[in-house]
Amino acid sequence: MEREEALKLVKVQLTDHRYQHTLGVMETAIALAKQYGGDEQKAELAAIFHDYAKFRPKAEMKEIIIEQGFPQNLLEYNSELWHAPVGAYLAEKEAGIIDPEVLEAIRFHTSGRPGMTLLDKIIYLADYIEPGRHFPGVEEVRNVAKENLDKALIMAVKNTIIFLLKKNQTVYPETFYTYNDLIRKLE
Ligand code: DGI
Ligand code: FE
Ligand code: FE
Ligand code: FE
Repeated sequence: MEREEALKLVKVQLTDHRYQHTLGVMETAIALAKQYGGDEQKAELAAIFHDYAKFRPKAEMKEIIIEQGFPQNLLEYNSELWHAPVGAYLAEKEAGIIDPEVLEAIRFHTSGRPGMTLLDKIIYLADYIEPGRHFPGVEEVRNVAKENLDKALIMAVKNTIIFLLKKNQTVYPETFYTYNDLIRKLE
């Protein structure tokens, strides 16, 4: 699918702010793919669709998670996690994206997963460091991303966990498994 067509499909699903974020993720993901030898076209497509389901009603997302047999423990955790697997599902069903690597990168863009592919990493990190993000610590992750993809990714996952802990929020187990897997592989 061409960029313009993909963007058109996504734009109508998102607020203007979220669409601008999506454009930032797209540019950042392409740049990371160039830098680290990833597939630029897949990075572009996964980035464009990564937040496709962000504004679906919770009830609709919940129904999809149940009907499609997605991990049912998602329902015990923050509903912010749901748009990732639901987005992968709807990108396929509604937009006809069939590339499994692209769909997996969308599916795991919020929690990560053990054994993340290069594309998974690019999308997770691009989502975190795109130019529209302004939270504390993001500049440091941007700098490390220029040198070492895995180190930057660990910082992003770690910051996300710390952010959740500070807000007294639960942490989805997959997020911890992602962190553990990345740390083990770094050694
Ligand atoms: O959709 P975005 O805002 O661009 O970013 P995202 O999909 O990476 O994260 C969405 C939200 O999900 C964010 O506010 C942090 C939250 N989140 C990420 N990992 C976890 C999580 N929430 C819980 N409860 N547990 C997690 O492991
Ligand atoms: Fe997201
Ligand atoms: Fe993210
Ligand atoms: Fe996002």
